[in-house]
Amino acid sequence: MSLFDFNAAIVREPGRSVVDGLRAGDHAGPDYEGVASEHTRYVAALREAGLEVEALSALEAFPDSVFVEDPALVFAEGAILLRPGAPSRLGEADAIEPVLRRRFERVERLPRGFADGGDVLVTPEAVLIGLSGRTDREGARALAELLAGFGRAARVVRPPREALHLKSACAMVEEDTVLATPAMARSGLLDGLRILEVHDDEPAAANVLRVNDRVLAGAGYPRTLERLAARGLSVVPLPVAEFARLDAGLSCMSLRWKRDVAEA
Ligand code: CIR
Repeated sequence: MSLFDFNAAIVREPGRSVVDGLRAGDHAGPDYEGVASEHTRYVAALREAGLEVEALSALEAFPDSVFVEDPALVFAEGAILLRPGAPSRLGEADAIEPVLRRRFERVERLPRGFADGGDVLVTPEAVLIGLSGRTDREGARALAELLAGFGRAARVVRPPREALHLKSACAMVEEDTVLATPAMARSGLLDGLRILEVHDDEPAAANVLRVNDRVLAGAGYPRTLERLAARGLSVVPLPVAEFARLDAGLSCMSLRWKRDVAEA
């Protein structure tokens, strides 16, 4: 099955509290209207790509809960509730649990340690789990065991210390090709895959999201967009400047999977 074959997604509306979301730098935070507008465009792009999108209500108690891919992972085979590594985000897994139990027959739960979905990259050969400030070795190992139960091989890796999550620095864009920052490209972690580097001046451009036949990508990174288009990829530029103020990109705002149509 293709890595990019999706027909269903879950997103969560941003709450007004999103302005208090975590951010590593001391730059200004986002404004709510800007985030809401970027989110609307993102959801529309998922629908235009052919996905049926369930939009969950905002959770004001969790400012970062719009980033639904951090507390959970989903596959055609089932879902995994994670343990996000930021204390303010740990409760997001419980909050999304009922939704996943409604949508998936099989729901596993990370038993120990910490792991964020943003640190998980599915490649054709294995699922890479990146150690980070959010994902520790205990959580990564426990996640690898759960993935083995899904019949998926996993590999725990230590990415270069440059980004919040593994997928802040790389994303699969073709079955054998990964878009990556220069540091990630040099790290050796992606050996075996064809690597397309983002432009040197656009490190934040690596977090794109391929869904079906198209690549959703940050509109503010024109030179990387050109590189993607030059490979013949159909690129959908989306505004992400407000989300970038929260260290976020495109992959973390949805959970995507290939739903069995018989389930409908
Ligand atoms: C956080 O620091 O947790 C949020 N402000 C951003 C999370 C982005 N998630 C991701 O890249 N997977």
